Formats: sequence, structure tokens, C-alpha cells
Amino acid sequence: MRDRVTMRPPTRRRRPLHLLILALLALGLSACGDAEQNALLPAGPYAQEPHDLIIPVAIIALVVFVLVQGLIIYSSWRYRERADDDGSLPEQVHGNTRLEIVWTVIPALILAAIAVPTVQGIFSQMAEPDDDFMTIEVIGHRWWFEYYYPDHDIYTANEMVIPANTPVRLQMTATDPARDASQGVIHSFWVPRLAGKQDLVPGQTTFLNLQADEPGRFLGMCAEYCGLSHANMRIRVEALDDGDWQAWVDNQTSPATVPDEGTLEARGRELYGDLGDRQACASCHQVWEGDGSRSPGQGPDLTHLMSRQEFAGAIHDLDAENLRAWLADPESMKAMNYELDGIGMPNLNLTDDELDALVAYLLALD
Ligand code: HEC
Ligand SMILES: [Cu+2]
Repeated sequence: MRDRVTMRPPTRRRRPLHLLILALLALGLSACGDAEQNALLPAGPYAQEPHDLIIPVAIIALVVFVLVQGLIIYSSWRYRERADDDGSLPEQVHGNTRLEIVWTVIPALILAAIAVPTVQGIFSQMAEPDDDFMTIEVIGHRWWFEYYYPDHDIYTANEMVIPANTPVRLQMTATDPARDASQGVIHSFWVPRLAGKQDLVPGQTTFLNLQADEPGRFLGMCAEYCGLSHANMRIRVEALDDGDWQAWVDNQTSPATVPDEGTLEARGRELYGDLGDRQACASCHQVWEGDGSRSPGQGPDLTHLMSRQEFAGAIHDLDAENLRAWLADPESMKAMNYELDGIGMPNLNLTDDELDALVAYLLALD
């Protein structure tokens, strides 16, 4: 007997323990990864509100969980099978009106009490803020967010720039491609540190308020599965103090840089408008040089491209190397399936010389 016991390989017994430790580590470390997308670290009033609801609800849920699980564990232990059981059934009970009323009424009261701040919160996230606010239109595309500032006639993408300490009212919809609402899909806007979560629905307008109390960068992402590159549809909110915000608005409302004639950048600008028998960049993008009002194409506005830090759904750093890779083969940088679905940006088979000139031009669009 004893031999058999010692012969059992010791590793077998420890495996569950190892797995448990690994699982706990993974859980703990995953929390360290991105503290920036954390609804438990609210950075403004519209995120504070859901936060102040999450905490008490979580505590109530925890108490209920411990109580119910505790009772289950207690009764399985208390009424476990014993050596001296004679095999007869325990006393059979059916129903206990008083208990049943108690455990129906208490949860009903808890739910009713939680419903009041929940409904209030939902409306305050969507209603017009009491103080002076700024409106930004948000358009969900497959798979990038576009922002339009109606007060300033500014179009931008991926990075939303806002003044700190000012309520911002997002007026949102979804369209795609070629701005055809019937082709759009549902997205969801979620920047956990600044606001609750709200869907963008084709053909409808939805609202969401957000505010950052301090300047800073706040991350978010599309929170409604919307197809192939859903995971590549990120949101960056840059909250600026008054001076930086004014400088940003002044830059965005000024026309794009037009490079001096004879330069590589100028050659890039020509190619941007005309690629021979290939589709021109200008047919999908807009670089506003001051004539007429800004009107967006199928792709992001590039007028002040280099004022942003990331591109293509805010997944790549905006630098020469990445831009070149993007123009040479967009599909290799972000799954879009342009060939099949016509979504995203096509591969225009650019030569090395064309790439040099186009990248130089884009880098000049500051
Ligand atoms: C058929 C339309 C189309 C054409 C033609 C096109 N693009 Fe695009 N482009 C797009 C779309 C759509 C996106 C957004 C892709 C995404 O982020 O998923 C995009 C993204 C970009 C971006 C990244 C912008 C950002 O802020 O995320 C750059 C830069 C760009 N295109 C440059 C060019 C240049 C230069 C050309 C010409 C050589 C060109 N594009 C031709 C549709 C087009
Ligand atoms: Cu999406």
C-alpha cells in the first residue's frame, strides 16, 4: 500500500495549484496593463456618476453572493451523509410562506432602490448639460471614428480634442461606406474615465455627455462588435487647458500647408490630386486649402493630419515609416477587406518614388 502511494508522480497533484496561481497572476497583471481605460478612475462628472452607482451595487451584490453561497455551503456540510445514517429520507418540507415573502420582497426593494439613481443617471448622460457646453458630432465608420466640430467647422478623426473642464455633448450617428447610412453598422462610444457608454446607430442620432476635469489623455474604444476591425477602432480624447485648446482650434481652422513649388512635398501634393488611371487620394480624402467650406470624403480629413499622434483608428503611431507602410499596403496595417467589401483604403500600387513624395507631403500637413 505504502509503495503505491509514494510512486504517484508528485507533479500531478501540484498541477491544479500551478494553474490557479497562473490564473490569479494573469488576472492581477491584466489589471496593471491599461489603467487608463478604467471606469473605477473617473476623471469627470459624467464618469463619476456611473462610478458612484457601480460601487454600492457591487457591494450589495457581494453581500447577496456571500449570503447565498454561504447558506449553500453550510447546508451541504450540515446535512452531509453520515456513517450512522439509516438510509431513510430526512423530513420532507414543502414551502414556507413567510420566508418566501421575505426573499421576494427584499430583492424587489433593492432593485427598486437601485432603479432610481440608474434611470436618473441614464438621463443625465444624454440630456443637455445645464452649463454652457460644446457640441461635437461623432460619426462611426467601419472602422474609425470621425469628429466634426460644428461651432468651428473642424473635421478630424481618431483623436478627439476637447477643452478641459467644459461639458461636451456628443451628437452621434453611424454611416458607411461613402456616407450611406443604410450601409452603416452599430458602434458604441466608450471612454470609461470620461462618460458612460452609448451606441452609434445608422440613421439615428444618439447623445452622450462627457467632460474631463483636468487636461490629459483618455483612452477608449468601440464597445459594440462591428465587424472585421472592431478591435482596431480606438478612441483617444485629448483634454487641453484653455491656451492649448485655443492654439489647437486656431491651427485646425487655418488652411492646410501648400508646399513650395519644385519640392518633393509639392510633387506629393500633385500625386495626391492625380494618380493617372488609379483613384486619386483626393477622391476619398480632404485637404482643405481654404476654398469653400470643409466637406469630408470617404476617408479621414487630412488637412492637419500631423497634429494627431495616431492614425487608422488610432492604432499606429503617426510617423514616416508607418505612413509609408500604410500607403504601400493599407491592408497589411489594418484588416479592412477593401477588395471584397470596398471598406477602408485601397492598395493603389504606388511606386517607391511616389511613396517618397506622398509621405513627404503628408508629413508637411501639420
Ligand atoms: C477609396 C478611398 C480612398 C482612397 C483612394 C485613398 N484613401 Fe486613404 N483612407 C481611406 C479610408 C476609408 C481611410 C480610413 C481607414 C481606417 O482607418 O480604417 C483612409 C486612411 C488614410 C490615412 C490615415 C488617416 C487617419 O487619420 O487615420 C492616410 C494618411 C491616408 N488614408 C492617405 C491616403 C493617400 C495619401 C492616398 C492616395 C495615395 C489615399 N489615402 C487614398 C480611403 C481612401
Ligand atoms: Cu465599431
